[in-house]
Amino acid sequence: MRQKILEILMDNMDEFVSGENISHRLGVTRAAVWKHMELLREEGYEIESVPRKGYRLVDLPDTIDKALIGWRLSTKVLGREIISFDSVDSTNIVAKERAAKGCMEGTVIIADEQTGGKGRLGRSWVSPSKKGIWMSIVLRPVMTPTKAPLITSMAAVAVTQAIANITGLKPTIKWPNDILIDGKKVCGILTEMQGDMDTIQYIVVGIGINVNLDMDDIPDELKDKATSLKIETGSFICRVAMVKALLRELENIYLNYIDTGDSKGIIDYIVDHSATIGNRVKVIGVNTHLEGMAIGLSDNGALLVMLDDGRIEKVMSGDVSVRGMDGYV
Ligand code: BT5
Repeated sequence: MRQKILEILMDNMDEFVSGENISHRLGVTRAAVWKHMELLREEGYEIESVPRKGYRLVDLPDTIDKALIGWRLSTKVLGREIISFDSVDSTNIVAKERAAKGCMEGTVIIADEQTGGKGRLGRSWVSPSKKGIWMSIVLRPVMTPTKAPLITSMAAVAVTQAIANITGLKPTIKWPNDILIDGKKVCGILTEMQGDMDTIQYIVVGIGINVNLDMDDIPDELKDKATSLKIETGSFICRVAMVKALLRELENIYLNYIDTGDSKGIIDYIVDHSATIGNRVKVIGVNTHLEGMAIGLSDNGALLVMLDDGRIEKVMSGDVSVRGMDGYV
């Protein structure tokens, strides 16, 4: 009922809808409509009520709520199912459980807070309540598993574009999964895949964006390497608007790649916005430990590193330190 009333109000935003109209449409009493309006107000919806005119929705709260995110969302695939939580251990864990049970491609799991947010290789991701976007998207691309790193690249491009469009900031991409502003991390991406040698069963792309964190929300040990959009712009940023923009950008990039199989646009964008390419780097991976010049990306999104003896190595994953950053001199 709450959802239906909300939809009626949102579809008529800035206009009055009479209590009688709503009670008639939903088959409930006007007293019940009034009660739901009170509950919505308690959740932060600003609803004006005027005798003989009815109710008018004036402003929306910045709540991670599937009704708000789904409202007038223009995507076809991403977000056709949205599951939102106040608090969850990790949206990637929930997304993997849902994916294993066969949820639709494009399902979005999103939470106001994560109590066990995950980074790569067992590291943790700080995800305080109501301050950021902690979201995972289930994809089922028909492509070979060797191309899976491209999904991280697509997400990195989409996040960079969405941040630039909404805030005017100019983020850079640190291969493979960090988005930086002035050298500090504002977003991390965790892509997890289930499949075999030839086929991908599902990919979960987890995106964490520090939106409205204040300095106090960032643990001391991260203060010199992490930032948020609010810290950088000095203003509060609407998370719901950012999620919608991000889903739109990612869907465009993803569906275009699935249609054409052409990754050139993605790779070119990353190279143009890269904090890595053109710099000397140290890469530490599960089986790699190398140092050289980052000279570009392969069409699968692997980092091309020229070693000091002139050989070029293709790196699929790993932790990168860029000279001049990360304490690497
Ligand atoms: C990442 O790992 O950057 C991937 C982070 C992915 C988070 C999203 S949130 C939604 C979804 N659900 C999850 O459970 N995870 C995904 P990595 O490259 O390993 O970086 C982790 C390191 O970043 C940590 O060891 C810290 O040093 C630092 N870090 C942790 N929280 C941070 C934050 N909020 N902002 C900036 N840096 C952070």
